[in-house]
Amino acid sequence: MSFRAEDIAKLFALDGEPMIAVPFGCGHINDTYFVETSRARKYILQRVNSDIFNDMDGLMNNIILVTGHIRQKVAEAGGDPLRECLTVVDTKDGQHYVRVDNAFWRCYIYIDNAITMQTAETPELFRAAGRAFGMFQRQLSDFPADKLCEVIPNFHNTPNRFKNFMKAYEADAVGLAKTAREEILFVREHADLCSLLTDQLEAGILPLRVTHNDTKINNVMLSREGDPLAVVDLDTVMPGLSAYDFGDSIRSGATYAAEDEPDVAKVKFETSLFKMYAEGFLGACADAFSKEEVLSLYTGAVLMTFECGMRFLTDYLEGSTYFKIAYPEHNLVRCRTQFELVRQMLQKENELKEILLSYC
Ligand code: GN1
Ligand code: MG
Repeated sequence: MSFRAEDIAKLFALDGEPMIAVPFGCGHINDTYFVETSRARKYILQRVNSDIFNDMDGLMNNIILVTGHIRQKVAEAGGDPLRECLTVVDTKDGQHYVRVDNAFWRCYIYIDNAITMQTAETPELFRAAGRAFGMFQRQLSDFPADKLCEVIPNFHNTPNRFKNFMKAYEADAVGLAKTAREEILFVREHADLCSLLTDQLEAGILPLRVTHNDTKINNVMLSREGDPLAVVDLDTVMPGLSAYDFGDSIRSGATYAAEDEPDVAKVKFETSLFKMYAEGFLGACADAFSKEEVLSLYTGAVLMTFECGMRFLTDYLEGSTYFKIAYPEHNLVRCRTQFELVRQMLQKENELKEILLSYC
């Protein structure tokens, strides 16, 4: 039996009676609703994808700890914790989420009067997004990482993602490998990129930090004036590398093309946007970074884009069961834009590293 989002909203301790709950946002994983009540405050209600997030207690515990830490930092700096940090709203019986049949639902206070972007609308807004994620990194720099559970094990373990890709390709369960020959070849030809970050982590060259791990540009909220407000979509916050956070933003934001732009000729990597994001991100958090870590941000940009493309392709070859799709080839189209960006970033290696080196 399925429940209306309005009915689920009634289970949470909202200010006022929920009136409407409408689908909201463009996430590929969870179902999100915008809730208005009889009073002024608005809410975000989410049905969490339990096939992907199966430890809901661990996940919500991470979010409560991390938002608690950030809230304190915002308050200390004289900011407004309700606008500069996500706030979890408990259920009427004091739980952080509710299970209805096989679905998990949770609720946040909606941050009103804010901007979110699907792609960088202007270089200045992209710099503000960089600043938001850089500040997030900084706010969590003294958070004890061992308190967080690994919500999705091996999330940015690119060699492991490659293994999963090879399994999907070899099994060819839905017979689609023949429709993705060029893309499969691209992954195989670039397989040696996969271990660049994990090798540096294992060698102790890069430090493990608390990272967001899904720093897609639509996961940041800016004020109407274009200043950083809050980072959202905290489901994947866990120990990771700064290169993951920098890299995934570059993947999704250093181009004016959509992630699913069907015409690859329109996909152009914008060095000027990379530069702006670096300025925002590194300006907010680089003082603790070694030269190796600053340079690893370039590797992160290449690898997060390659990895994401490989994940789209793997999902396509497995019958598109992970990412939400609007049409059958959607994941194939998405992987093409990612690989095009990888190609261009590899060509611009020296230029991009040069930009980063100015922060060392
Ligand atoms: C998913 O949930 P959303 O849409 O912010 C995915 C990310 C991918 C992204 C690609 C938990 O993010 O890892 O980079 O799609 N999240 C998860 O657009 O797998
Ligand atoms: Mg999201």
